[in-house]
Amino acid sequence: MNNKAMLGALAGCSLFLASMPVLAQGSAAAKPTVVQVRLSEWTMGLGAMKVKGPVQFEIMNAGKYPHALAIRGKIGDQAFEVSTGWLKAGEKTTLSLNLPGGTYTSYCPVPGHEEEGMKSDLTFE
Ligand SMILES: [Cu+2]
Repeated sequence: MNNKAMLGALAGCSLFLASMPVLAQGSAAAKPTVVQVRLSEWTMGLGAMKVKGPVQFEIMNAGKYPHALAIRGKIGDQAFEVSTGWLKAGEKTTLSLNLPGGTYTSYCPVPGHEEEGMKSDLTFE
């Protein structure tokens, strides 16, 4: 990914912890794995999945209500959470990140949606 694309990806997201080292920094490192995410009522459209970082999520709201992709977990003792902004129906955005091996939770941060089932495991190898 070039730097311009990286800036675009970051601009589309509200990062709760922007300084986390987990965010892919657009270096000349490994090419990201592209993962398509189609959010809708009431699924993350991901299933429980295993990925190899760095990952670029290409996210679309394929539902009727606002949705977003958020990922939370722990790296060592440090809890983190990262989220895209809320997407209206039909809107798209991207989120790039790389995480140490482990299992994290992807979910929709719009109130009530996680409880409706918009939650799944996301494992980084
Ligand atoms: Cu949602």
